[in-house]
Amino acid sequence: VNVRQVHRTGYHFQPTKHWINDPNGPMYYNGVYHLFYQYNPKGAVWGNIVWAHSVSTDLINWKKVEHAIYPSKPFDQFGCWSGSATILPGNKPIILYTGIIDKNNTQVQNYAVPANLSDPYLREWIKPDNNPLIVADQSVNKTSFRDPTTAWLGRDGHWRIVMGSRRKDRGMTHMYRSKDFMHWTKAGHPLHSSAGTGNWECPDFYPVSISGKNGLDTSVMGPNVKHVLKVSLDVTRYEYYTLGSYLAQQDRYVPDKDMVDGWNGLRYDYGNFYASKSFFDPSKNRRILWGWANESDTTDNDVQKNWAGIQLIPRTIVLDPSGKQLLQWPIEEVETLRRNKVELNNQKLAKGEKIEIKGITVAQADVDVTFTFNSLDNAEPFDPSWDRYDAQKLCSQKGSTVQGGLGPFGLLTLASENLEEYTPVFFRVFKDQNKHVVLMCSDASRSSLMDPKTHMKNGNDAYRPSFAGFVNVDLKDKKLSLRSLIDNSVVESFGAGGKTCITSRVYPTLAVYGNAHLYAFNNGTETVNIESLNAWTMSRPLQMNH
Ligand code: DQQ
Repeated sequence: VNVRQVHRTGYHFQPTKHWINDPNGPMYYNGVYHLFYQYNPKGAVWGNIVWAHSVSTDLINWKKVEHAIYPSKPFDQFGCWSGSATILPGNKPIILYTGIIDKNNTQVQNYAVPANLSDPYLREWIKPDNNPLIVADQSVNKTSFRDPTTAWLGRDGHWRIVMGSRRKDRGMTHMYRSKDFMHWTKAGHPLHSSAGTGNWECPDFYPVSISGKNGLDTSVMGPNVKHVLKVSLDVTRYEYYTLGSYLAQQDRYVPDKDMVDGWNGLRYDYGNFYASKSFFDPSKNRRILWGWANESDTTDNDVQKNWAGIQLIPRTIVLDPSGKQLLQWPIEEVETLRRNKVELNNQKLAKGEKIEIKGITVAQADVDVTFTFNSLDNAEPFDPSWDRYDAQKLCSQKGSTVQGGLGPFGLLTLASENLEEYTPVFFRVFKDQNKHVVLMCSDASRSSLMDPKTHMKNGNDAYRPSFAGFVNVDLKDKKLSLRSLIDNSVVESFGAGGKTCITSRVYPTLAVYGNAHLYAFNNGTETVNIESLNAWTMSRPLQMNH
């Protein structure tokens, strides 16, 4: 085995080599899914950014085609940064992206269109001469003015887009309107802004249905929808969203009353997940979310293995029935990769017990488990002095081995034979005044024997955080479910049907390929029951960007 390649993923999207970051302009057009992404054609670190392009008919098998957009004109010669696709009336796709025009990082918004609409893969893109379409005026910070969204059409027949930006420390989304998609005028106010949150990158703004599970086209408005505004916070490198109302009259987005803007708000993912973008898939009436996971290994290792960054498994997004958060779930197509099913049913786990799940290739697996318990009485009290917004701190103090009352219980993924290495994904339940608080962790702190001191990332220790989030779940039925997609150096976990999601990148040295083990465990005094556990080896897609 080439030691540099043991951490390559088997079924996640990644090109054969070099650096990737943000997913760009995802769309479905005439039977084909398109994924563009930020790519460095020259190496495994960020730089020389172009839009690489891959196509698929099933979101699983991907064919790499020519780079769609790359620096070539004065309006993008220092970089082709993130952006989005919109399908215009008459079934005509158009891309908006950010061009870097000078060494000072000045940002403008450009467009590109397919050279030949009858090419099923839309291989060639043209950047017409009337670019750039939008240049920052005096009121805009021109080095923080990027990542145009998919456009939506207002009732007045005018298109709208927003770009991520800031004014000093106030994060905001500047809004522009256009009748013909070519001439854009800045709105007098941002769609939304929030003090003290710093720069907003990669905004995403879209409706979700209040009444059903179907996804909606980006322009849908009205009484049956809520809107989602997601931003990537430059400062924390996490993605936050609020649910709210799009007031069409005032052309403003207003978060619901109990929503929090900024870093105490809801996150798409409490781990390594950034610069995501969603799109509406009309072939299955769903909204799909693509997110990027950076490496957490050292830059030296990235350069040695000659690749960095993966796209995570696309997720469908729906509104939770509570109306207070979103639910995310891996697209159903990923289930076509499942092989060799193993299952466990009604298996008790007393305090300190663990059961090995055998019969699958754990390094590349899909595991779906439902735990039940008889009582909540043993849940430990939630100490009022704990920071309610800092789940990660709580997880790092009360890891998987610290005995609790109800939990910690869950999975030990990517475990070496003698547990020198493991990445636990687990729950721990606390009792608060009149409700329960459920903590979910994905703890990378014991994931690798590589010495974090000698494997420095950008001068710091290798990054092995105890990622965690709270799960807003009603425990009346005394059940908690967990699904983890494991793929060599990534563990993507979905708690309680996708209420809380956490992605970790990990770099085991022993728990690789056939030497990785998987356990279900319980370190709480309350016995938990594995009501059902289904696990599969995940096969490689036949085609992945070769
Ligand atoms: N990555 C792009 C920017 C965006 C950032 C540059 C987010 O357009 O703001 O590669 O990761």
